[in-house]
Amino acid sequence: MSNPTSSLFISDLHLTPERPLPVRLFLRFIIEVAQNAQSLTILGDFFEAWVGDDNLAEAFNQDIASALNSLAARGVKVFFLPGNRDFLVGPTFAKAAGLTLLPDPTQIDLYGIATLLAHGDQFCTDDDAYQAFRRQVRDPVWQQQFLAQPLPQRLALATALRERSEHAKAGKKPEIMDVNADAIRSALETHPVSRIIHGHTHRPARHEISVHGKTVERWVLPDWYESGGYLACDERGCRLLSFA
Ligand SMILES: [Mn+2]
Repeated sequence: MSNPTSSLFISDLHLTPERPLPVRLFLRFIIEVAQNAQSLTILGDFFEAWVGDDNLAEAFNQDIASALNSLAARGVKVFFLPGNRDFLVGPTFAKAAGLTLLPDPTQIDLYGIATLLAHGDQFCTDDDAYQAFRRQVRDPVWQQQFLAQPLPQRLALATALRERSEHAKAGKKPEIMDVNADAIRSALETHPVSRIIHGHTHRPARHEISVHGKTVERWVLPDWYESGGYLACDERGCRLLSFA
């Protein structure tokens, strides 16, 4: 499905030159689907890693930025809410890609429905080790020190952090890496919305919860490891669709 009145949401593509399939899928998705939409919102972990906007000089990153910019040129609004892999995406990349950066979380009005957009990792509060890591890398001082290092060093550190994360994940129970129901409820106290859209857990689904007698739907976006997928919303509601 794609029509000029739908808003599309994607996340967790983990784009890297080392994994050509999601890259090819995404470039096709731009032409076959996203070009015909009203907007495309990326909810984080679009890149496998982003070590700073100065890495935009790399051809791969240039190509991805150009692909996104082709949407802007056709009048498709593009938004980017960073995830735990690409939280260092900044204004230089945003300009090159013709997109608007969004803070995490962001509340929007989506066809009259108050909707909360988030990457989703902030809801995984059962994973103490991960939350400690998250606090560290989201600390402005840590980020400043990281960005002050030469690019090759940052790339090496990003690889080391990814390897450490993969190793840690292998030893964790799956339920620990899913969202915590209380964290969702707590977010809904701050943002009393009727719909949440997020990624991060790679567990695409539509969940329903009842908060103060009100039904809230929670959409979880798919990853793009084996095939792609997206959420398409319009005035009739949202649908999870696959793209292969
Ligand atoms: Mn993530």
